[in-house]
Amino acid sequence: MEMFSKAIVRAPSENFADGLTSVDLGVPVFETALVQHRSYCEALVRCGVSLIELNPDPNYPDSTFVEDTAILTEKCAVITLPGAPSRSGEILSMSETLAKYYDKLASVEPPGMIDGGDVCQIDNHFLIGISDRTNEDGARQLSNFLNAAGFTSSHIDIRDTCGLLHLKSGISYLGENRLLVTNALAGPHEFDGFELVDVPEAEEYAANCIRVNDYLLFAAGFSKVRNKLDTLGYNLIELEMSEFQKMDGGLSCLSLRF
Ligand code: CIR
Repeated sequence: MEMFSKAIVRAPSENFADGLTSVDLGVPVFETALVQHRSYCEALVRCGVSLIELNPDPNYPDSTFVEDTAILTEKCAVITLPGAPSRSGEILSMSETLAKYYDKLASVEPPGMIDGGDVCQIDNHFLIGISDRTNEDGARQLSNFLNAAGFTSSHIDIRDTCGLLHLKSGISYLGENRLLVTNALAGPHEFDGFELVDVPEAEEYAANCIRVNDYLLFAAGFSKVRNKLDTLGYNLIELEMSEFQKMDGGLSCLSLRF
């Protein structure tokens, strides 16, 4: 599995609660979100990455979910075009930041749209979800960039997989040829050749976790999935994510690792 040395993060802004959400879990408490975000950053540092911390941006209440704005690999960087109109401007500051780390940035152009949350890297292969935020044109453009850099890719339509905002809301690559996947996603789709670790319906939110070097960052409060991962021998770092969950965000969305 790829080793990461850096991660881009952006703390939530005071108007974080004005962002988009499709869940009915109440209004997030800003101060608690900040504390949870700080713990998340500390966990990344513990994994051995150095942080690139962007300033909170109240012009974009969803901009703490930096993952949606770019796809970063060891060979190329692609600026996305987020599918929610209120988020499309988030790519400007991300492009400026990434220009410091990559010689060349590719960009998805209209009518393509794509959110990084729909892109799951599995070693040298990228699984791209077609969702309400990512259309076929955006997925095709991203595939072209990735293929030119030597990666393979495939597309998976999740629009009928009820309840998933993004592909990675329902699946995570754990390394070692293992996928953590919800029943709702694994049911209609084949993941041949992988060992599947299934996520029970009541713990769906736990399907979004991130492997960072020797650790697995994992949302606290989901004991069935936690026990499975523990038994498989992962070094788990459990993180409170309640305030981000209220805004439809998972662990992966809060950073761009590279
Ligand atoms: C949104 O709806 O765009 C944000 N409230 C949540 C984005 C979560 N991002 C992700 O899963 N990659």
